Amino acid sequence: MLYPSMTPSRFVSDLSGIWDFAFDNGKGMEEKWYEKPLAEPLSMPVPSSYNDLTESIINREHYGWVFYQKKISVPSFVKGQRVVLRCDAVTHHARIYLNGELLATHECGFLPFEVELTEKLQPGENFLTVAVSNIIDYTTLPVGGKADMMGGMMGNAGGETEKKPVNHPNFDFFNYAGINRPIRIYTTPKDYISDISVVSEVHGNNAELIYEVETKGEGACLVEAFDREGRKVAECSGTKGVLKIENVHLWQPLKAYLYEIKVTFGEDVYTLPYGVRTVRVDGTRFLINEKPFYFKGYGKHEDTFPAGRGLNLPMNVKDISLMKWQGANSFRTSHYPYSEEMMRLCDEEGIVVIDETTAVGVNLQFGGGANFHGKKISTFDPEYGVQTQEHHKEVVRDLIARDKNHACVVMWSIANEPDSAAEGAYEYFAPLYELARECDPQKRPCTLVSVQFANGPETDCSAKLSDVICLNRYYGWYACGADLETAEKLLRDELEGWGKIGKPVIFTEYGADTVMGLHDTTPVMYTEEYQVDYYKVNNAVFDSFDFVVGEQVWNFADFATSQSLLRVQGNKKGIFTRDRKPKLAAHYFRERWHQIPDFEYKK
Ligand code: BDP
Repeated sequence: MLYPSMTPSRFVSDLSGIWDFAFDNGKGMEEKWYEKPLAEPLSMPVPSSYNDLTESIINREHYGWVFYQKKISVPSFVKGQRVVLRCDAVTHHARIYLNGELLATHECGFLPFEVELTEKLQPGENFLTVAVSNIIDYTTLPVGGKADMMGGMMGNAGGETEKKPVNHPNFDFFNYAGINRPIRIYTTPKDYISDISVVSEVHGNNAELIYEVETKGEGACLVEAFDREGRKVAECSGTKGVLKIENVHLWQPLKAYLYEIKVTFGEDVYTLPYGVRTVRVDGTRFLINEKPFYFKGYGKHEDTFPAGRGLNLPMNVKDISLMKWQGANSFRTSHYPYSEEMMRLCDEEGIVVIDETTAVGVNLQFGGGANFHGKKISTFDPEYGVQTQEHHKEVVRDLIARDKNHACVVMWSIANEPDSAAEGAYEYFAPLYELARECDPQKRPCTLVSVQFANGPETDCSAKLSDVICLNRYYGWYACGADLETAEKLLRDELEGWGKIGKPVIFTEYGADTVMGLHDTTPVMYTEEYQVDYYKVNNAVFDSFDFVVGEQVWNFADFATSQSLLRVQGNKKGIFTRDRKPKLAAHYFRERWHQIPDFEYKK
């Protein structure tokens, strides 16, 4: 799917701004609120999550539908053009109504969808309603549980004891909802370019860019490549072909170089920024442009105050600046696809990205099996387990369709911490890997991010399925908290096991909750010193294994979560605070990472 860019043939109108808004009182659908202007609407910015924008806990934790409304019109000069409504992320379920008529529904709060409006628009003003539901359950990704995974002693066990329906995120981040990314209207000519895929092969100093253009209608197709100075360096005609670039400038981590690939099809023109680089796994090495790369960076969240998961361009730029300050080179889009603006920025800035689906919480063991009041039920039990596989396939397909051309993306993460050692896990995941490999024209490596408890190479299906083993490990926090000596030993023992399977290993999460400003002279959990000690112990172990090819801390910054006894106004494992101030550990990593080269750190 193409990003909605303005080109000589395409006009884009961004509908960002203040919209009319209402929380459903349970009758919104029945009373057809989408047919007429809302009574006494609230003002709500788009894009943004709605949760932190009113001073009411009831609104913050609202369960169900909300309604957004806006009057729209298109100028008469677009007559004869296709007019498309493009929603980048409506979290989690969307219904689009134009002049009271339902035009589309969409599931998945972190990937774009489009609705063609051409025949539906009336002359003059039109009335657009976007209804959004935040309900998550066993059929959705992310997964909603039947009880609080971290509720424990708080008495909110869930299930039958509850008086009103509430969401139980089966994951550790706040279930922010709303229109989180821009909604735009864009036009194309009647005959148009619907998709572009480009794969690079590099031979010495030269590259071949093998492209495929999908089109609708009639027209001649010309594809041209321009370098950064705007000089044409290759061209080819036809919807399939090869652009040959001599003396190619490769896209390198932290030294990005982007060509522009301009496609002309009849009257339609589209320009794709494109970085030429190769990626592959060789034994226990992860090669970018044929050189062994070492991942230094983070698991992150799209999480800021008060926008929630709403697109925050200034914070995206600030985060990349902090990454560079720290000597990092990469992050994972934990636990959902990030905005296209962030992906484009990473292409521009040379930040390496592990791109993750929305599959988080596919694990019903969380909270000691709290989901089933202690009953032993498998995550993939056909009757009582999750029913996410079909939707999971859609998400894999749509993610790759959106991000396949990004140079920054070097690997697909199929899921975060699923129950990958459970009965049925292999059968659940094998088709998803197969699908990802089939959909990706660049054939990037695939992984799933593996949970700590109960999983080793013998039982974890990722040992067989993944090209790279990605481990989330909390030795010195959830396991052996405060006992770093034992933690080190257990981590070492576990790694010996993974070493036997001959694949590269990346630590995609490790960390300790740390409240900024807490200090001590002895290793006391939650202090800034403990976080540094924790990381030093873990890093020393990573350094002693050549097949460990990356370290991504959990987390880049503190972030919002549901309320529980384990969360102090959110998860405090950031090495930066939520407003991006460095904790002690941020300075420690700054020193460490500037000494670790991006390439050839390990043999
Ligand atoms: C891991 C999850 C992550 C959590 C983290 C934690 O992947 O989403 O936030 O643990 O507990 O299990 O801090």
